[in-house]
Amino acid sequence: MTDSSSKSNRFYLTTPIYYVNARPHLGHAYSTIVCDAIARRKRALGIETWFLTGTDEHGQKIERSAKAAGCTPQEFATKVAGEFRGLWDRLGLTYDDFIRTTEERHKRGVQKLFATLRDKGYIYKGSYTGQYCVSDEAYVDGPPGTPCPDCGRITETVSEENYFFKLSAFERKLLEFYEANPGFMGPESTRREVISFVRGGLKDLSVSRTGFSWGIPVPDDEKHVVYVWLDALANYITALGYGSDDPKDIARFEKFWPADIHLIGKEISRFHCVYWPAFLMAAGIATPRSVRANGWLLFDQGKMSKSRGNIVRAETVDEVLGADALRYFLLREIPFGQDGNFSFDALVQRYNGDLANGYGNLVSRVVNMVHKYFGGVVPVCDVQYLTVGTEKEGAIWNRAEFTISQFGPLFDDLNFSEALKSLWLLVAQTDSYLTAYAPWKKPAERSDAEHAALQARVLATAAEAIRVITALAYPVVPDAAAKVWRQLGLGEIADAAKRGFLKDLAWGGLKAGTKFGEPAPLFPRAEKDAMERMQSLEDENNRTAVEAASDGNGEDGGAAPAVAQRQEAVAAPAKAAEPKAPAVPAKPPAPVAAKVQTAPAVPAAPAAGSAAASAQPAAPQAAAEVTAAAGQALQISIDEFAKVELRVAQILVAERVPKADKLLRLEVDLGYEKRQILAGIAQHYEPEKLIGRKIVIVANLAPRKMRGLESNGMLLAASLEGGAPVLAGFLEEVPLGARLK
Ligand code: ME8
Repeated sequence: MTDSSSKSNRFYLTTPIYYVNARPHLGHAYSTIVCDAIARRKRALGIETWFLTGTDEHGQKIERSAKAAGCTPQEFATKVAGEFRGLWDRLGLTYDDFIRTTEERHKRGVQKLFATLRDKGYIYKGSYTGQYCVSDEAYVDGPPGTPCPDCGRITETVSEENYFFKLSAFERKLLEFYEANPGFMGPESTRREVISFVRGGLKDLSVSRTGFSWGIPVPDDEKHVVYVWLDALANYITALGYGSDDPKDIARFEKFWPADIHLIGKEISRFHCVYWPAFLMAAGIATPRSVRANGWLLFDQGKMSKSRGNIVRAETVDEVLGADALRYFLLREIPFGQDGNFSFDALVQRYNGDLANGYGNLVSRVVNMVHKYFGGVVPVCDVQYLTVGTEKEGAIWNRAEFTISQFGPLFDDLNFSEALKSLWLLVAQTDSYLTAYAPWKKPAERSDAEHAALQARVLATAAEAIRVITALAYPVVPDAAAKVWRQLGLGEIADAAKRGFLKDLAWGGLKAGTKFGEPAPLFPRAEKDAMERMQSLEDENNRTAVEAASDGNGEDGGAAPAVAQRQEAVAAPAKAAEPKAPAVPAKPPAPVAAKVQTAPAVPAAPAAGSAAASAQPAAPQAAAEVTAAAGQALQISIDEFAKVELRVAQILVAERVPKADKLLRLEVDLGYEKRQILAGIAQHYEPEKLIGRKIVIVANLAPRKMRGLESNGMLLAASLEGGAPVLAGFLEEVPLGARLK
């Protein structure tokens, strides 16, 4: 199935298409930047390259996010898709096409694929009753209440008449396919995981939904919409022209399909390595040549993701250090395929060490000296000396040739980190070479003529090394490379790339007599304030997003917070200890200033005399004391408060947790998603009476397990004397998911 013949001089690579339920963050930028670097190198090798990215705009998750934001799904999708595209343009990413799954060309292709699968007998009608994770748009095995194995959110029970794809028929075929194509998926951990998933047995897959309408209608049965993953995966072919009758589209599809690399995040390997090849095999379309999974970018110990609220925006890094710094950091710091930490500190260290003090400083020294000693013209230098040379020039020449031979295979194997490491050894060696010869210093015993010859040799050698370094580094740091190319008097590197200049990169390309351009700074050293500036840009963005959300027009209106809400700053939950049986007042006491606790999911019984609010009925003095005590509490800034995401939720299900007499298991609806929360209120509230009640929850609390069940958030209640909770609520009508501030 994999077509590995012909087509060797063309290359097709894709990013995942991103959901439009949240703005882009560094995690999305990571995958897209990796693809951009690959695409740039392929083009510069003279390979005709097609780089596709885009947005995934259908499905229940987007429909709910749009509802929470108070607009139509189409308006919502258009706004966020524009933000993705805008960011890629800002970062200078060279995608050839940006597909939106709401485009007509995509709809047409998906319907053709669906009809083909049905005509070939791989789709049949049935009914599905089971669990569904709306966040991952994935079917999950297990009884009601099962958390999603991928994201941990509580799944919803759906019961629908659906179309099914005969995935079970592909179990053996897929295993044979993996066996015959060992390079199909990587890294090794992904390969093992996928194979063991398939070996575990494949069940037929529901490929349509009926409970909502935001999707592509199933041909000839419009009450169904195509399952969003079948819809989304098809983008890789519909963007090329599958489904179109236009000869230009047909030709593009024939030229570029099958894809050389689908680059994805590791969490969506199953969709790309199991479902996608099975759909294609069933439809009689060639399977992609490879799927490569990047690891996760972690921030504050967790996967950077909108729902965890621990994101950083690429714009921030671009603004303070530039896009090249971000690209270099991501590719150099994180071995591709592994998870990697992002921190402003590590970013600034890499930037200063490798870019400002390393490459940038080397270029500036050499370009300035060529201007100073040779009027900005590459000096004539004994060719023999350069190619055969004395020990030191020979070493640079050898090192450069060796680097050229090593960098390509490492990079093409997606081992960017090692490739850059080897390239930066050449930077360091050229730097030490300059320092060893010190062409700026003329010892008394050296004649003027000898000194000039030495300067010529050393500077010509160093400048040539810079040319090689720059050519290889171009896919990773394209803006800096463009500046250096001009300074070396070589014109526009983008034009050189179009001519495939990397194809025959070899030592000796910088000719004597070449007129250098003006020196220009590349990577100004980042001072201490760089980190603070990045952090404050994130904080500022965070605050404006919160304000916009509370005005009802922000993307946060149910979709998600857009910016860094560092988890350690979120109010910590009280210990998950079961409360000691408190003395429960028969009725809630007269209203007094009770402290609103942000930790009553399982309230800890306040110790006698503790600072927890103890509301004494009919005791104005006590009320005054409580207020005063609250006033003395540690003050926090508005930014800190903004990190706590309080939202309106409605209780859908409430039930006791077996063998835990204080715990209730709640399923709550936030409008844009449903979740499970465990709350230690069983002794104070009858579960049945809670159904339908609107409450306030802390929505961005890290999930935690209690009695083997996961709690995703925490409800808010006033804690009365003895720890008795009184749930916070509203007198007026409030929409689900509305944010409190
Ligand atoms: O899954 N670290 O879209 P999505 C590394 N629409 N990569 C990350 C990341 C992180 N912390 N966070 C996001 C979808 N990514 C589907 C895809 S494809 C036919 C449909 C990157 O918006 C990574 O590539 O959830 C991941 O797979 C992708 O963004 C998920 O984007």
